[in-house]
Amino acid sequence: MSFFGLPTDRMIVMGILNVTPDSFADGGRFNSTDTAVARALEMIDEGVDIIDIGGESTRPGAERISGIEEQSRVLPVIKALSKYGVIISIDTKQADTARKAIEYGAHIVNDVSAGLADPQMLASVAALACPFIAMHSRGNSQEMGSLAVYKSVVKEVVFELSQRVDEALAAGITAQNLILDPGLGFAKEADHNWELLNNLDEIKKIGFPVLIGASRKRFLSMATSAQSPDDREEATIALTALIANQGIWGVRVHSVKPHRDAIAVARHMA
Ligand code: PMM
Repeated sequence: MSFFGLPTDRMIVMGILNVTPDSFADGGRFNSTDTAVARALEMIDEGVDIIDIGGESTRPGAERISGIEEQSRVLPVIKALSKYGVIISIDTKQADTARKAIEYGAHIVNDVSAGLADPQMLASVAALACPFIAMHSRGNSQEMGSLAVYKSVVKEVVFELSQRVDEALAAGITAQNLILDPGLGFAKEADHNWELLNNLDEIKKIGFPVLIGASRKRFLSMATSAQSPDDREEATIALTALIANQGIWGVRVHSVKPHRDAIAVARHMA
C-alpha cells in the first residue's frame, strides 16, 4: 500500500512533533509555532517521510484539553509547513481537530483511541477520505493504567484492533485507508509491549499496514539502564533496526537520521 507516493521498499520514518507543554519525551521543547516549524524543517532535512503533529499530550494521567486549545497549537504549524510538501499526520482524538487539520494541509489522521474517544471521528475521517491510523488503547489517559490486564495480550490486541477495523469500515473508511498500531505503552505494562513486539506477525495478519511507536517509551528502560526519555534513544534505534526487515510499514520516532540510517543498514542484511 502506498500513501501519497511514500516508499514501499523500506520501512518509513514518521517524525514526532509534539506542540505541547507536557508530552513525556519532548513536552515543552517545541511548543511555539516557530520552534515547532524549525524542528520540522530539521526533520525534513534528515529525510523524514511523515511529520506527526500533536497538540494534546497522551501520556498516562494527562489532562484533556479543549479542541480550541488543541487547534491553536497545531493549525499554525500545519499551515506553515504545508508549503514544504512534506506529508503531515495529525495526532488527535478529536474529530473537529482532525477535520480542520486536513483543511489546513495535513494528509493523515492518527488517533490513539482509534475513534473511541470521539463518536464523530470515524464518520468524519470517512468523509475526509484520508488515511486513518487506528491505534490500540483502552480507556482514557486517566484510567489506562488500571486496564493493562490481559490473559493473552497479543490475542486481545488483535481482537480489539479487528473490532476497530470493523467499525471504521462500517463508518465508511475504505480498507485502503487503514493503518493499524498496537499502541505500545497504552494500557500496556512493559512485558505486554515486549510480547507484542515479539509477535508482530499476528498484528500484520489482520491485513493492514502496521505502524510501531516505541520511541523513548519507558518499557525500553527494562532492557537497558536508560532512565530519562532522551537516554532511551539508542534502545529505540536498536529496535528500529530489529524490526526493519519484518514487513512493518513504519516507525513513529523522535529523531529521524538515526532511524533512516538503521533502516538503510538493515536493508543490507535482508
Ligand atoms: N504514542 C504516543 C502518541 N501518539 N500515535 C501512534 N500512532 N502510536 C503511538 O505509539 C503513539 C501515538 C505517545 O508518545 P509521544 O508523547 O512521544 O507522542
